[in-house]
Amino acid sequence: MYCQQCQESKIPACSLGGVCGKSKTTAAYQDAVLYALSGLAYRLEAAGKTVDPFAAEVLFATLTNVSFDNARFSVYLERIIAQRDRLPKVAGEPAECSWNPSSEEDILSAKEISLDAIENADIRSLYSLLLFGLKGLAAYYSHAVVLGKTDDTILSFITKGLASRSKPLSADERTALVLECGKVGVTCLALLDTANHAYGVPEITKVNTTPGNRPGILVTGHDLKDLKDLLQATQNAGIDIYTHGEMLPAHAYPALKKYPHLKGNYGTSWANQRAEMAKFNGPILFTTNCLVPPGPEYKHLVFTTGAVGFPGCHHIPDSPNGKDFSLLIDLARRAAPPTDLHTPELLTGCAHEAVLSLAGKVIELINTGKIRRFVVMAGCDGRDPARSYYTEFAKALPKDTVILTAGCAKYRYNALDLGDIDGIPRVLDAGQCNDSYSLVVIALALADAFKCGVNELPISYNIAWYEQKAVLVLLALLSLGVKDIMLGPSLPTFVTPAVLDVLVKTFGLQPSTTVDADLQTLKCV
Ligand code: FS2
Ligand code: SF4
Repeated sequence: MYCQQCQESKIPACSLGGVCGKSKTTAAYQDAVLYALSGLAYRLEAAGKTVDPFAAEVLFATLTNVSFDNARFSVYLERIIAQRDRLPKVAGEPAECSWNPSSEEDILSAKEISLDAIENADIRSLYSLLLFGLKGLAAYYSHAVVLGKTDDTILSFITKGLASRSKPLSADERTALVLECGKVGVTCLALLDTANHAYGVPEITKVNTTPGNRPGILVTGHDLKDLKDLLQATQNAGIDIYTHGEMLPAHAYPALKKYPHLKGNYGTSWANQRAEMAKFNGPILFTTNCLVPPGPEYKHLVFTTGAVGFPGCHHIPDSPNGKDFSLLIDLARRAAPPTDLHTPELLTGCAHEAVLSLAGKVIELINTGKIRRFVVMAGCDGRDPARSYYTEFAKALPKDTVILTAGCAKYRYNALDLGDIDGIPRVLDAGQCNDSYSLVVIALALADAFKCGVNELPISYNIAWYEQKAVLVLLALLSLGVKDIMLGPSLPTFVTPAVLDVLVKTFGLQPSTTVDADLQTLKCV
């Protein structure tokens, strides 16, 4: 096993099992589907075709904390190989185009499917950066597809990227692919932004965090459609629906907040789920990442859907007639109400429309010096104790600064009550990591208003990463020309010194260090 894809990767890689709970066998299945997908993409590209949304779902399933289900990976693998083998052979095609394991032993013993089979460390690093970006791209694309939005140019790039695995490309050509991934990422995030408008324009919303006295279902992950369908299926059922983690921003959408039994948010980020979910008492639906292997106190209450899977947990499959939530609802009816975690009310829904509707006031506050700087603190939360840095950084920011955020990193500071500047909240939460595009729209609108480039604005970037959606968001920001992004709490282990050197010299990428030093570096004090 050789996995380096997330911020928790051991150095140089998780090898005996993942910090995330991924086993060697699951890691091998993930390597196998990725290797086979590259073979499929190679033949499709040669035939002038592209992968379909199924390939995006498979990539999504290999993201950190999505699927631990070897049986489903085995089904994926068979389907990829069957698809590939229906395509004509290509003269000189690489080995992934004909790899055909006949047993789990074959998969476990196949050295060539692992990324560390790519001998040149810098080429491996560049392909890893591309592949992890592609995973984020595929995840965001899958979210858009669920809501009926598609774009063949995204599938075309996923095909090109996957097909590049064994091609004799130079480091420069591979760097260009990585940057192209960021560019396509912007297109995809914009597509998802449009797709999410199926539920209306997000409104700035205060979210209740005190549970009621009825039993509840906890919904986590990012899939707004699953939440909407569940809200519809539980009307007048005597139960309440709560959000967890990345589902918090759902409360801002008019078509979701209209349901009175969308009761509130329960708990904080994915990283705290084992402690928080054990107290929820009712069933929990995981719609997408991030799933931590559940503890015995609540494993029997965990349901998965979409690409998410965990052995021994009930999976709700897609169905042409809509997903069947009846088991989940039956279990909820017999549950005790959630235990109060005594967390404060939270604010969300500060997406681009809501913030730009206040643009006149924001510009006036900038011109009068009442807002001196914005700090984009978007990205991920995680288990690493070093992430308390983000709480301390937020606390230490001067009162004339405003945090722009999206993603689950906000749970490090969204309960701090950092106040407001003449009515503008000092923490503007645009939504999920899926809504990172909102931050781009806000920055571009400010650049337009001040007639300057995006790097001349009073905006600094202190981004926290954990998994591969964050890799894609980072590449998207780089492709937009954003410079001097600070990244933490540690740099990716899959980036070699030579690749890092390119990122530093071209984009000014810098690692976070200490709160005091970084406040200076980011011109916050
Ligand atoms: Fe949290 Fe980071 Fe959203 Fe993940 S913002 S860990 O990418 O998908 O959540
Ligand atoms: Fe390790 Fe992260 Fe890979 Fe899990 S996803 S095995 S924690 S590098």
